[in-house]
Amino acid sequence: MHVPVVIVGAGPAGSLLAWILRQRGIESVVLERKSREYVESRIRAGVMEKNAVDLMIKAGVGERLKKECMYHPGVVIGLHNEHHFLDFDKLIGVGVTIYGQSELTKDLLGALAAEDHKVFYEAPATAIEGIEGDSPTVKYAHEGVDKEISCDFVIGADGFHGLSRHAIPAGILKTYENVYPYGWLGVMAKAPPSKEVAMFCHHERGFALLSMRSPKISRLYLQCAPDEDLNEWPDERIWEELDTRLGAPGWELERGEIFQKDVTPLRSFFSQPMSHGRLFLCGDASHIVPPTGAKGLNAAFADVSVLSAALIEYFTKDDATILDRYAGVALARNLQCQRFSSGNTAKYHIHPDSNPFERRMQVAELEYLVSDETSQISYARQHTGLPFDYWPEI
Ligand code: RFL
Ligand code: PHB
Repeated sequence: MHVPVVIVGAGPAGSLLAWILRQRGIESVVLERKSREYVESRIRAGVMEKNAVDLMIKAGVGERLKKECMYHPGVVIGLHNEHHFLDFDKLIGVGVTIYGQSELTKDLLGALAAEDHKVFYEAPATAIEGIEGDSPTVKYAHEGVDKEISCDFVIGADGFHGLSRHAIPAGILKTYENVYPYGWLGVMAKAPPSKEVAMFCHHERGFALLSMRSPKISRLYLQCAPDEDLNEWPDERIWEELDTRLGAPGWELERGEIFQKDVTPLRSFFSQPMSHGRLFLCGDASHIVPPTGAKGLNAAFADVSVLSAALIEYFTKDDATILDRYAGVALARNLQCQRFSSGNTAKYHIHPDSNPFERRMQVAELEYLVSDETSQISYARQHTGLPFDYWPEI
């Protein structure tokens, strides 16, 4: 079998790319290692930048998102157990949108399924070959049978643990990584959010974040050890710790049934080049960020915007200009996401090895941020998202 595009991975990046290409009549096959149910129930991102929302709407899969999302005009920063609202809307005229990654994935995979798009689930890609030639191949396993498909382009959208990045020859692929000495303990709770917007709190006991998924569901995080044992965190201890770190005079944290707990180690990672021959990487396959900046999914969508524009130009106009620019343009934007995400992580978390001077300077930086409008404008611009370099003509 030969198709124009094989997409490895049906996460947000792979499924949105397949959907956009489909809108322009460009055929693709999507290979996904896990089941559809598994991908749809992965609880991860919550915050979408305006451009990411606009891309979903432009692609015609934003109807439920528009109805069910929660618009946040800014964020609250917690410092010295006081809450400071940064009004992004007032500062720069744009806020952020809350919509769960699991809902987004349901919208995308549902749209593809409704049109019988070829998405093979439980079909792990096992090898990518011939990317330096004109017709690369992807080997995969499906229903107990080893198969192979050839194509014009392979898209590696298979996340951080995928195989596509490794198809770039070792002498060419460069990787950069920072592993943090802490992680996030996250919970989902049947409790109305105790703030109208997300709240990022610095506290000497560690960072804490209050977010949400709906008017009835809170999403809460605590800085913890990267290998924190969840057995040591009964619900009562979690609520008490959240109270301590998030609290402020006159404010109360709404509690409710905790129905999901997880621990995420924090890591910054990126690889370059983002393309080699006929292989193009996008999303977490090429770069991951610590979640403090809420950038991972948004960066993946920025890649998809450029890559879909590039493939549409290539297949409909025989023009490879954007495709040739993809690796440089996508990497440059991603480096800014990396910078913001690692900087934001350092701003709020307690580093176990920091000395008293460094801790005081960290607090001084936040004191400056909550009191200085110029730095708030800069923060708002980065938090709400940098522009996308190219938009697909859908
Ligand atoms: P994904 O979602 O990892 O999807 C990759 C897919 O590829 C499949 N796969 C394979 N398929 C076939 N063959 C193989 N050999 C394969 N190997 C892997 C996998 O099964 C999977 O389905 O990558 P993608 O599409 O690039 O999407 C990236 C986002 O998922 C990620 O960046 C975000 O979740 C990050 N993130 C956040 N991003 C935001 O923009 N805003 C947020 O508020 C936000 N919060 C978060 C987050 C991530 C978190 N965790 C758990 C890491 C909060 C958390 C706690
Ligand atoms: C979330 O709602 O899960 C969330 C919010 C803000 C972040 C990361 C995750 O920075």
